[in-house]
Amino acid sequence: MSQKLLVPDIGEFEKVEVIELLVKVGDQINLNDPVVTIESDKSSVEIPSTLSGVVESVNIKVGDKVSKGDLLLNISSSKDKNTEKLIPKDTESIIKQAETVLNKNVTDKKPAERKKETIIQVTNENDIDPLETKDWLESLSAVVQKDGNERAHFLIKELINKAYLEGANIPYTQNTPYINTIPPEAEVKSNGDQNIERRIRSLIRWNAAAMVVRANKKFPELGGHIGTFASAATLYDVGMNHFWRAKNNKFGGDLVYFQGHSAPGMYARAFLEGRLNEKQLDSFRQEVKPGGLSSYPHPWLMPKFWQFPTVSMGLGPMLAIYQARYMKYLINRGLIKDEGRKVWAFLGDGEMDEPESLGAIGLAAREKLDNLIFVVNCNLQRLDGPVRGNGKIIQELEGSFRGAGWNVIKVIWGSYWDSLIANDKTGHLVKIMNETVDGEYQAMKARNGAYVRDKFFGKYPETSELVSSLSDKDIWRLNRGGHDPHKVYAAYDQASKNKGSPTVILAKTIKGYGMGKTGESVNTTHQTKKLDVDDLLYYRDRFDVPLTDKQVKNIEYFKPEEKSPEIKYIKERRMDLGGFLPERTTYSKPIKAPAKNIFDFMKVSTGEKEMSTTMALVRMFTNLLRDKNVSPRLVPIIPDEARTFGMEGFFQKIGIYAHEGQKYEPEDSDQLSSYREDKSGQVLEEGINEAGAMSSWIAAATSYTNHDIEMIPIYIFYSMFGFQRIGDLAWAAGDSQARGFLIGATAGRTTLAGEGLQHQDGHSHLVASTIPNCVTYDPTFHYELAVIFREGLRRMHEKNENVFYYITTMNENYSHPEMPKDKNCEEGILKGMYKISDFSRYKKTKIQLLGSGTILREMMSAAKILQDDYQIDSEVWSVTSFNELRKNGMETERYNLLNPDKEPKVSFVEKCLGKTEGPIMAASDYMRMNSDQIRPYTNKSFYSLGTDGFGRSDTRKNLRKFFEVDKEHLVAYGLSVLAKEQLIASKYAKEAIKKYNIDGSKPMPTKL
Ligand SMILES: Cc1ncc(C[n+]2csc(CCOP(=O)(O)OP(=O)(O)O)c2C)c(N)n1
Ligand SMILES: [Mg+2]
Repeated sequence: MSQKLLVPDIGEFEKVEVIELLVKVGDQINLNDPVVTIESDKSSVEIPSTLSGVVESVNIKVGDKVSKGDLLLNISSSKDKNTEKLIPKDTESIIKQAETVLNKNVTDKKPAERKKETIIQVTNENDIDPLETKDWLESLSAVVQKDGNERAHFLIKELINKAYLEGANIPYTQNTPYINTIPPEAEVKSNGDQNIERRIRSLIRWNAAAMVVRANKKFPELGGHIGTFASAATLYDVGMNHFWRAKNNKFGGDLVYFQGHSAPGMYARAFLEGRLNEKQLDSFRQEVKPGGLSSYPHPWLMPKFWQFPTVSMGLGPMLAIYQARYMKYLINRGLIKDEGRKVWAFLGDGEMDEPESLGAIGLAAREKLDNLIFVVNCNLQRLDGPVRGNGKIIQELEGSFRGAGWNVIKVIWGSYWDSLIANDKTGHLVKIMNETVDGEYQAMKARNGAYVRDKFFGKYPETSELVSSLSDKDIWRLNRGGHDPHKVYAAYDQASKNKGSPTVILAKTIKGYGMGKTGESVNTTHQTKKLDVDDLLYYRDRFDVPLTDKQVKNIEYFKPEEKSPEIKYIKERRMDLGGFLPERTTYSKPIKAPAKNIFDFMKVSTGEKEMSTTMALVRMFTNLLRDKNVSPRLVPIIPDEARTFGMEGFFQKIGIYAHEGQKYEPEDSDQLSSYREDKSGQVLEEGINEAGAMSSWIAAATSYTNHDIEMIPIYIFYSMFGFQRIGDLAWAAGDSQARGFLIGATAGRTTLAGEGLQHQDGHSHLVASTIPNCVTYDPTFHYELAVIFREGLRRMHEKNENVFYYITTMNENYSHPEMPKDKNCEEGILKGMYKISDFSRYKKTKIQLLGSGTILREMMSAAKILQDDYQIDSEVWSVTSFNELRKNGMETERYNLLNPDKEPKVSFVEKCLGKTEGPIMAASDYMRMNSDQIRPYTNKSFYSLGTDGFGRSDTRKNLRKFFEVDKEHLVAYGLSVLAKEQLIASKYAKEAIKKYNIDGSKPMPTKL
């Protein structure tokens, strides 16, 4: 049966141009196969077939303008559009997988085991009827025992709802009492050998402290930290011995984000494991010579060891969240197996003050990231002093995380407290625990048992009585949860098994644990990097490190024999868990290259047709999506700007990733670019969240090492909200050896007209240039973009070079010429400049004109005016990257200075310009510093123009006039430059300034 395929609803657009025909008569097409590409003045989109069958006739041709309802094809169809869509194979397996997870997810309804009498009745002065309170509490206990926690929780929720409906709008607190979340009877016990683990931990503690002290003894300027790892040693050791599985040929590996300045602890363990030697420990923080150990986790400096740069506080939490989300994305897209891998992140309690640390916790809960575990080491101190002297950081964080929907496990008290808490029949102990602020908790640990008896237990007669049979020493031994391996094990066990939400473990510890008077729980702990002999002897004794006094004085490392039980144990534990951690390896295969000429369609002229480089990029993207090897590896990342960049066509075509699929029919469901969310969707639509989008990009850009699959992330953003906004993440991307594309769209201070000061970017290239492995380009024409992008794919994803690309695209529509035939053009585009036109009619006076971005077009117009009106010849150069030219210039100059006796090398700038005639004038839509970068690498006179100053809203024409980069200013400045160089008389310049109404007394735009 013959059927008609019509133009579907394309939203507000009418008479949209057909730019590609993707089928011909006789072709067999299937449902959803793209048949034509249409393009408005802003975006291009493919129209998919709603029928399957053989094409009988094609009723349109390239160049036609079509609107909704126009006939595209006649198809002799086998199935009509109502035919139910078949579920693709991998979607089917994803659904199956999800169903199994859901089944497993059914909460354990078993009634809670009967507890010993442990109702914690927190006494409360405001209680007007304690007997009634007791009745209610007993009823609740009965429910817990008979029907379990879930039922009890349900009833409480119903009571709260009822109270709300009755008008009692009193907020329900997100906090629980200041005790452990897991009661002792519910603790899962470790089957590890606790004695041996303690011995190992003590050695790690010692060696970690020794390496810092030794380094600083040698070179006091090196710095380092002892107190942080001292507080976190147990938290790390339990994970290392029992939970964190390494990557190997059978398993993808858990991903652990180690707290940056606890790095010495990781090195000390690696030393016992035989992965690092004494010499290496002795080169801690001396990284210039190869083999030194980096101060903090830096994959760039230790690429076989560290996976994640975490030391800039707040980045770790965000990166870990987006890493966990990305892992689910890869699973849901069928690109990796679901092996139950986890992402663990170790964070400081002070670090949680960073807005970034808590900024993405909502997403983690919303996306049900039960593969994510945060461990916050709550040692109550940061660098200067208490994190919350007047409050309680654990309670505050509990409220924030519970409010966001996380599973919160508090590990506050160690096992020595269990019996005290169990005997706290009146609830006064918990009352003191609740009332005591962190400043007091810290002060107590800086003192002694007698002080704790007096200041803490002494608050109420009931609590004094509770500890009356304990000596001061016993009281001093009452430990904190984070130093108790049993409590930590139980928490990790529960966190690993939690389903449906991310978990945060809030572990209370002591900063500088074991460091004695000078280092334990005192405000200066953070910066202690030297320990005197007494402190060292104390530390040795505190942890029973088998070193003689002399060895202690020499600050010797201690490593037991290879055959000792400790070394055997430590290795066995890691072998059981699949290998060592941290370790950075890469087994991904390069992506099969797309055809070398995949973007050649962009090397021809667009003729009359005007388009922006952003549109050209979308066209390239569409083409890549047709390549079956490349397409699945693309990760488009957009922070709520798809429509700004004309990319809404991708919503339907490849779907927006949504872990729960789409639970609603979108309002625009009839339209071609309808908003489509899908469990296996490809686009990461991050909302208005540049930091999150960048974190996603980093996860995808390091997929080759963390997931052993090469991906091509392309993050497109308003260029002003890129490097400027997330500069620190971009720096971390460099450290992480990210590979992928960052696209700064709507770029250029005067090209993005109308938006204004906070939108108009005139410096992102300069910020990008600060990152050594970031390759940047500011192309003008579509063929330049094509050459640059193709080369980026080759370098990063075929040759696996550890660089990343920053390319700016613009939203100004203009026609694009054909790529020059010159065989060196491509090389020039990639190296940063090539000659685009030569005006040589008069052969008298010449000037070299350099332009980039759309200012190149102003320069080309200026060149023509200079020739036509002033008989000045010129050569016009398209500068695709001042940054790349500068890199080459620096290298060349350095070589020449270091090799004075050798034939000097010539920089690329000099190769291009050295033998040319006349001075150089360069301009871009960025600050003058952009073009100034190449000034030292040519011997010729050089003048820079640019857009220094705050942007503002206006038309492009007015903005370019204001910043003096429009063609008229360029002509006037060009003549002035020639006058200054005494190549023409100054009157020509003066006349031009007058002719173009240029006000010579106008202040510099930076002052306006
Ligand atoms: C973004 C950023 N700002 C400041 C620092 C400097 N700094 C390093 S550690 C530290 C204190 C950390 O306190 P906390 O997070 O509580 O960790 P702890 O050492 O107590 O475990 C500071 C301010 C940093 N590394 N990163
Ligand atoms: Mg801290």
